[in-house]
Amino acid sequence: MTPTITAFERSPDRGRGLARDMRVRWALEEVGQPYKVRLVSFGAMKEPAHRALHPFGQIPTYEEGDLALFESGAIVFYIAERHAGLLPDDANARARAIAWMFAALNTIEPPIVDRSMAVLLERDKSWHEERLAILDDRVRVRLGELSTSLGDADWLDNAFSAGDLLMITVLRRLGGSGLLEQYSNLSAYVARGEARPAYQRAFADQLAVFTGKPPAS
Ligand SMILES: N[C@@H](CCC(=O)N[C@@H](CS)C(=O)NCC(=O)O)C(=O)O
Repeated sequence: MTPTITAFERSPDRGRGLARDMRVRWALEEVGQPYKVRLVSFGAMKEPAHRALHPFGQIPTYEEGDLALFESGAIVFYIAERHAGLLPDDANARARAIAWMFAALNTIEPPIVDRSMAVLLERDKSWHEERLAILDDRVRVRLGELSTSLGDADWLDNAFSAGDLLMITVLRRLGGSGLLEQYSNLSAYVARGEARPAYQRAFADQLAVFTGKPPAS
């Protein structure tokens, strides 16, 4: 059965692939699973019909037969468990890849989202610059630790996994901040992820929603 995901009808990031449907699209492309996309407006996301799929009135959601899922991490994990290519077969390596999935969403993403929210919503406040410096430092602490852990490896734990997929989509949210560029191995890591054919297909598809043009084949 072909799954259906939801994405923004009008992408607030202007097609830069920062909305969280990008993670799900990328995961589906990595495993070669075709999917459909239902675009939702901001208004529709808050209506009961969408909240029946997503209690917090957000995207992405994932529907397949009787199953409806929300939370991008849970959706990527579901896809990774059912298809080869995103989690290693070895039990210990698989557990470590899952730990990286949680690290991406639970340790690295929160300070990055706090920073983006401050830039988006608090620019006009008299204390904005002072607060931004604090938030930048918090992000730098995590980036420094992640950079040390990655070292000169290609991926977080040997082979590319769902942990890398989530981590790279999280790190991409720093675009334009200048922070990622301070860690050359992390910049190269993100670029390595973006160069994957599955990433490129997913990116082109989400961009087409914004440009209104079908992706170039
Ligand atoms: N933790 C959730 C976050 C979902 C989320 O924040 N979605 C954003 C788009 S990336 C959204 O729908 N924002 C609109 C809103 O919250 O009203 C996940 O990873 O799926």
